[in-house]
Amino acid sequence: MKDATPQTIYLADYAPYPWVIDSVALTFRLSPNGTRVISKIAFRPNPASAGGEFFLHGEHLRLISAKIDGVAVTPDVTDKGLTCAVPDGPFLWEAEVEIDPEANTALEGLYMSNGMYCTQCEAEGFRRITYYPDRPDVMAVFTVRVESDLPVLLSNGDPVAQGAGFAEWHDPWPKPAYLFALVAGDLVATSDSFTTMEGREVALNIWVRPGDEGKCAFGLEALKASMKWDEDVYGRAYDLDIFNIVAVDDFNAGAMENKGLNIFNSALILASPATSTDRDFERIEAVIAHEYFHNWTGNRITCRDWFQLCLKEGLTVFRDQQFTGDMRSHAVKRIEDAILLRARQFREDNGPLAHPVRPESFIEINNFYTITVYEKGAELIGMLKRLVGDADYTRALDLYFSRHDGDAATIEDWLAVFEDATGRDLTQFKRWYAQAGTPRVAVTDDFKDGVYTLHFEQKTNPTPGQDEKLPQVIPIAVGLLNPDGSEAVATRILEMTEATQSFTFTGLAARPFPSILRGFSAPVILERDSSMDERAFLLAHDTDPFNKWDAGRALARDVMQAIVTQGAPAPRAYLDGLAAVLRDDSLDPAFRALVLSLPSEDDTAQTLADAGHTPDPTAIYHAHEALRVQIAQHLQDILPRIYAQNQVDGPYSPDAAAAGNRALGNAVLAFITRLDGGAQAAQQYAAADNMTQQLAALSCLLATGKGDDQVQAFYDQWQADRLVMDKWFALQVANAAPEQAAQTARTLTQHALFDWRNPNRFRSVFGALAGNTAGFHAADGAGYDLLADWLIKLDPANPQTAARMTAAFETWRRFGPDRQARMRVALDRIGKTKGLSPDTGEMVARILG
Ligand code: B3K
Ligand code: ZN
Repeated sequence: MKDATPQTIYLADYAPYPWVIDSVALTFRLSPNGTRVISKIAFRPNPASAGGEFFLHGEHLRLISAKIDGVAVTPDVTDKGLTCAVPDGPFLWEAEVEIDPEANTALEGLYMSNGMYCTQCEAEGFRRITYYPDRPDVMAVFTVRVESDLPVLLSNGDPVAQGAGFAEWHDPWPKPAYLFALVAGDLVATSDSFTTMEGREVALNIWVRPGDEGKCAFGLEALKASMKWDEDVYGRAYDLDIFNIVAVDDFNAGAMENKGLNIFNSALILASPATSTDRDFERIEAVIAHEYFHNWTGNRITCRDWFQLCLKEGLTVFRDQQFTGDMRSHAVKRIEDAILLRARQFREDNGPLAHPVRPESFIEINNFYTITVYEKGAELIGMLKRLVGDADYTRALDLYFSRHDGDAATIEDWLAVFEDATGRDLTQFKRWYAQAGTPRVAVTDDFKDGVYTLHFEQKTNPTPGQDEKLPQVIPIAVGLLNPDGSEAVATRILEMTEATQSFTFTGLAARPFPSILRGFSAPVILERDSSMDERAFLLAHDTDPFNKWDAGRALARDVMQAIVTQGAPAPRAYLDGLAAVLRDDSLDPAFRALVLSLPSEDDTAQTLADAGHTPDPTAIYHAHEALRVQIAQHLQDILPRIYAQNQVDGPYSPDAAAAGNRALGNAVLAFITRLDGGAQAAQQYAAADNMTQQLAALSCLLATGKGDDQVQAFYDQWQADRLVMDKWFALQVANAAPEQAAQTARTLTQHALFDWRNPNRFRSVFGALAGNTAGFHAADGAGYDLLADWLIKLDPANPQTAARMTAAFETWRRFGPDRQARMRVALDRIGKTKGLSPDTGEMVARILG
């Protein structure tokens, strides 16, 4: 527990720290229960500050001694930090503290994972290591000495000395404490090197536990590709002689961009064909890129305060999206990103946890590492780029890097760079950072005498603390198609700035079909009462891949809604549209797989809620299954051929083309399973020589109530591999029938391999339960109760992960009174738990509203 009365922090209260730090020297004497940390920090008054008391953050520390300029002092110590009288001018602060890494189950600060020491300091974990101004605008040059008998001792920067039982590291780049890292353990490296465009020879290492060396090759290739890409596309070169990555099993987040010493959740770095799916490979490649790209967008230019988190995260996500597009397929990546944004960010924006991309207050900053800050933050960068154009975007970024290198910057700094580089006034654009909620853009059209007009109206619903919304700048990419499918007007960006606005197109021979919001040009909900015919037309003819896919998605949404509310079967136009796409060999298989995928059950619940219905998750589950069966029957003549065509021969390769074939083959297999009772899936399972094929087959079987033997076989094969076992846990819960999901999850928590303190394993069961919409929302409330029980159990050990997972309840107001009441009870029970962390307390309070 951090504090009995958690404090709210406000952006408006920002003030610079009264001192600057010239240097930091840390010595770590590692010991599992009594690590000593000795710090020497050179402070001097900050000329940009009006002064203030000398305060250093510090939590869970035992102060052994403190000195100022060599003289012992006795600071005032609380559970948050210390204050002390200090000289007027510069001074040297020295302190020795003791910490207990082994008891640190929160996985913030210095902790132990399988006998190795590692750190996680973002956002505010450094204060669990020593007394320090733990805020991102305090940047300093660190020298670190690690003393331990363990063979590998790592920290940030370049190695400067090492000998029996110690190693010293020096990081020449001033950095905030959140980028500090230390690792010590019995580790082995897989190594390579990269020569930068500036001629620097950089040693690259991926450090893992012995036994995992065989899973590093892909990560190294991805790292080199990222380094090259950042040079080619952004002109950014790496700036140290060594780049280390370490894999850690116990990790709250995905990975961390510590300067020169990235630390990764092992799930996001270890890769092999036998144990990782195509999705894992793509994700690993993207996360390696993301953390590497932070070296410039995050580390060289960091955030002034945590309200500016999107400055580094939104931009870095945008950069990793561009990278993945370049490495694989832009069209497919854009669709994947839009699916994620709509499923999770729109949902967040639409509920009690809605907050602006740049929040204005928080209790626990870790609760704001959200899909809104990250993914909507990235969308804002994409919109800026669309508005100013590619050339001006590049000029603005060059200016950003040259003007702010070494700074702790703000969103104002970021926007000023764009204004200065392009001459544009971005005052209105800035609302995107301040207003929460997803704008809804309603469109109507008319056509007369060759003039076609689109009328737009934008509106954003109230969100917590924000009743009134002002119009935002929305770049709407539009193209027009002739009735014969040819292009009448090529894509152009309409810049919407008013609440209502119309745009005309002249010289048209016939009423065109509009293709609106091409490429998903803004993170908005497009509302257009279009006919099934118009959607089917766009699915067949749109030249914009995103809108072609989205037309199919919109059709599926309508169809699903009609099935749930009227029991209506899917219309022929929709089924024929799907068949035409599936048959079209000129289309990328990965794209076709996406067209075949249905909206999630959670999406359907939201669609129904938007249309004024009370969604019943059980009915939605059955409607989805009914539609799958209907599609399978309609496509049955072509399914075997498409399946066969997309089997990839030869040794497994994770490249985009092969992965696309497997994605389509497995999308088709899901339909075949509805027709053949699982025979083909069982055959695929038995023949599979890679995890993609094995897992896809197993999931088809489980989704149709089969696969008991394969679940056992999978366990027998993989029980020694913890990452594969995470999949084994997750798959069973994710595919459990609605009335069985909670029981399946409960049974799995009793399994010998269920280690609830390991965040990956906890998430494999409870993330999967929360993601099984019908199962989590089962009418008897068993899903809610089980999750609440386990969040209450997890919270004292690991508040950060417990808090994040309470978001499973964020949609509670969407459902009928019975489910609402049951969710309320569960939330109240969590909220009233004695000693509940401020992290989870903040989340529960916000969700209940
Ligand atoms: N910056 C880290 C996230 C840290 C999470 C702290 N709760 C990873 C990333 O976004 O790259
Ligand atoms: Zn990041």
